[in-house]
Amino acid sequence: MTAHPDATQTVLDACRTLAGFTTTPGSITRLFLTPPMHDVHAFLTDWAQRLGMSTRIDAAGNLRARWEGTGPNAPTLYLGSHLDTVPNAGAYDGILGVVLGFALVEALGGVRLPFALEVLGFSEEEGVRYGVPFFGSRALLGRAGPMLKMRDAGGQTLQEALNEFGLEAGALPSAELTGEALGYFEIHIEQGPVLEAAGQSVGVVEAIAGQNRFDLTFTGRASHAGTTPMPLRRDALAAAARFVVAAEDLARATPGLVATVGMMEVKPGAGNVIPGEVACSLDIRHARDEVRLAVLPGLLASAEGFAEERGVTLTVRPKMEEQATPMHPQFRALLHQAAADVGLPHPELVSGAGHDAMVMATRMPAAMLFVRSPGGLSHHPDEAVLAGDVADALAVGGRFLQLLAAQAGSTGGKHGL
Ligand code: HGY
Ligand code: MN
Ligand code: MN
Repeated sequence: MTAHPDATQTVLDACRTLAGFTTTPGSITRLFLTPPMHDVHAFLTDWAQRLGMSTRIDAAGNLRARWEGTGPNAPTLYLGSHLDTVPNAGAYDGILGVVLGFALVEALGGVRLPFALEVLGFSEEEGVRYGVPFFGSRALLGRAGPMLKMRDAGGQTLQEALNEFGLEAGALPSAELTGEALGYFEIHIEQGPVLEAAGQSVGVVEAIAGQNRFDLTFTGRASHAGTTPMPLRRDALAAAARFVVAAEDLARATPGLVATVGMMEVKPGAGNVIPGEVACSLDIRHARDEVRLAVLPGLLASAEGFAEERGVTLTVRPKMEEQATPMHPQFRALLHQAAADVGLPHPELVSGAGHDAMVMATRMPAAMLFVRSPGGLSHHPDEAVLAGDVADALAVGGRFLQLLAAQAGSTGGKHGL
């Protein structure tokens, strides 16, 4: 299979068009089940139908597009990534992997493989709207039900949001995977500095770091900034600020650990009022679970201490935990082989970012190919890709499918792994 010479341009053009589907004209913000998601679905459904694929939007809002295999009972290789973005995002996080999925089908030129290809555009991976990521991929595994009752900042439940979007929350089980899965393959921007520092265009993901996300609420007492003596204050922001610095200090002192307080809401939020309440997040990650789990209790205990010494109370709500997830050894080996076959270096690296592949890997062999992030930048409007690197990703992805097909063909289409 050879990607059409201007397949790279088709991919880049599609990403630019899709970047225009946003709730914030002039920047890219496309949260889970917001109106621009309808435009994304329409654009990709049209492309899929022009390729002769069957398409549907499942009950979780995932876009599903299938290119059947040679036999009626052929297993399915799932390709794809997520359609949602963070606020003020770049144009490639997630969506590039979905677009490349379609480009790889297009590059087949109508040829059927010994397995079906199903391109997945996950409806929700970032966890921005409901604070918990991976709703779309969890729905495929029948694990999204508990999230239906979660409420967004406006108080709308996920269930209500699905119905308002025109879906049927009650039909969520119909989104679950059926039939035999060969595996899951996701191409994604690296979102970090490693490939650029190595001067490489693509890399094979060894594992995805484990992570915890929490919501914390520091509750003190609002009072007059001018008349309240320091010893009588219960300053929620002073406690929270100590916590932010403690998280940074811990991560700086622990090799491979990252800790981030990315969201903070201060109430009542007036310059002459001592903050009575602060709600903030904590995102903490490490490639090795034992390191992350060893330092977490101490960090949360320090947050308790900063609160207590100021007469502030602290509530900690765990939002999610994902174990560090190794990618499938045979799929990794095939990806390395595919890169070598197309003449590319193929470094291996750990992903600090979470991905739907973490969820899919709990059910089937999963692999990821990273594409260089110029400047190591992501979750930022200047997020970029280089055209040559996209061409390399297409070449490796195409060769990966060929190697899988050869293997599946030799094992009668069963798990050749
Ligand atoms: O936050 C992450 O790890 C990814 O961008 N969802
Ligand atoms: Mn992201
Ligand atoms: Mn992503």
